[in-house]
Amino acid sequence: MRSRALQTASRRAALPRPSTSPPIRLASNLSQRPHSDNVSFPGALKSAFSNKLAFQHPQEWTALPTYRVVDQHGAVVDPTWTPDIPEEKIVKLYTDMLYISILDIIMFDAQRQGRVSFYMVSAGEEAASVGTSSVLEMEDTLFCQYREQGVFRERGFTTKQFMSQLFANKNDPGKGRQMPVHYGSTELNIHTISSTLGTQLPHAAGHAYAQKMRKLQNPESKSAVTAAFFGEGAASTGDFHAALNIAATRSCPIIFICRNNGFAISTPTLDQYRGDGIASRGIGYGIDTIRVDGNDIWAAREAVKRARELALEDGGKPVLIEAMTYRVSHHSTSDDSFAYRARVEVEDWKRRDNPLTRLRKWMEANGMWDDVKEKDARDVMRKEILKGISESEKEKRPPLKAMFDDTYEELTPDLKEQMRKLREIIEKYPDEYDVSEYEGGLESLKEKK
Ligand SMILES: Cc1ncc(C[n+]2csc(CCOP(=O)(O)OP(=O)(O)O)c2C)c(N)n1
Ligand SMILES: [Mg+2]
Repeated sequence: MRSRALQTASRRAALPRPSTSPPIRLASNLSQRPHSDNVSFPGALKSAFSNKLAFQHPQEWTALPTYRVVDQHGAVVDPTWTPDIPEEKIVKLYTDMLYISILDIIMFDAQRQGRVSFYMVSAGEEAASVGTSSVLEMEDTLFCQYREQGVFRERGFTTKQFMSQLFANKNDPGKGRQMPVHYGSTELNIHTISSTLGTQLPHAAGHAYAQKMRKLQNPESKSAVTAAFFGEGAASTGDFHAALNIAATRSCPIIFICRNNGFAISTPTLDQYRGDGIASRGIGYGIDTIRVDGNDIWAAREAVKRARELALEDGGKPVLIEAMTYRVSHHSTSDDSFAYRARVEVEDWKRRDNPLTRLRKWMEANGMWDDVKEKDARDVMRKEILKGISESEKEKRPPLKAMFDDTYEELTPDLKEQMRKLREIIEKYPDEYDVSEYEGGLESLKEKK
């Protein structure tokens, strides 16, 4: 009689097995042919032999071009282009950009008034977030840095959701355990933001690999990609390089979207790198790459639309988009950028090239927008945001118990002990610790039997 293990093994062998691994490329398949013009071994497949001793000097190469559809005056420069969405959707894109620009101004002031501890605005970079997000599907999983509030808004994040996170009240999905602007949304398929630069990138590459595997196992499932947003400063982390290389070698369906805004806090790009931006790195890793004018929402949309198709080709492959979009704002509420850049430089950008003005000019030229609509939209949004602030400020904070939750499915003995000690201290010094503003007060720290 055959052993049980043997029976199971043979049954498994009889089942049709999904092919989850890419075809194996044996190094021995590639051999140097006699009299060949090219060196042929894995890693440099089309390299022609040369008898000229010549180093490549990057400065002799032409910089990669920057794709744009509409110029800074709102005039169309790509004669083959026509808008791919109806008027109401165009207005929605514009009002999403407008919304975050108003939210940013109000929240920056709210921080100055001491109502929130920290905030980051995305002024000048609204098209790069709203535009790219607008051509991704809800099934696509997103990993953001911290300046992509436009992505959240475009996908449907509400004023109440922004405010609950910023004010860390009981409706905050992060239960008050994150600093302001670390949004996340399960329904919108966006992972929670981490300020530790670059960490989202290997996570995103791994996620895209899982999507690829899932699709191989279930070919009927809907195709989806991963999109990973980051600043050019984050591209100096080791994680960036690890993510690009693993995504390239494992052919993962991922779109890397870099906002090159000219600064990593106070470090201008000139001091960050000497190569041709971040786009040249994509090519170095064997990744399909494009540089776009990030202040042109139409260019951002066209690039991501095509990138999404490419990312799904042949079972998956990575794509890199570098969106050039100057950071008009200070880095955060903790920064004064006029300590390291001239005020006039910022004023010039604001006047000469603003993504909102660009789309607005194009919409006005096409009879979709005017001063009255602009004023009405601004008034409505301003009121909605101010109402959101006052409502959120009144809400209770998350229960104190939340600080112990979610790391383990059940509280460990250590955590239970810490929770008990915390309760004891609060009970001992009631004048020092007012817990009435926390949902459930001290009750939440009592262990349920
Ligand atoms: C690993 C790590 N190193 C340094 C920092 C400090 N830091 C926070 S934001 C930032 C600049 C990032 O610049 P960039 O990626 O270009 O994004 P931007 O702020 O320009 O949108 C730095 C250095 C950090 N948060 N994490
Ligand atoms: Mg930057």
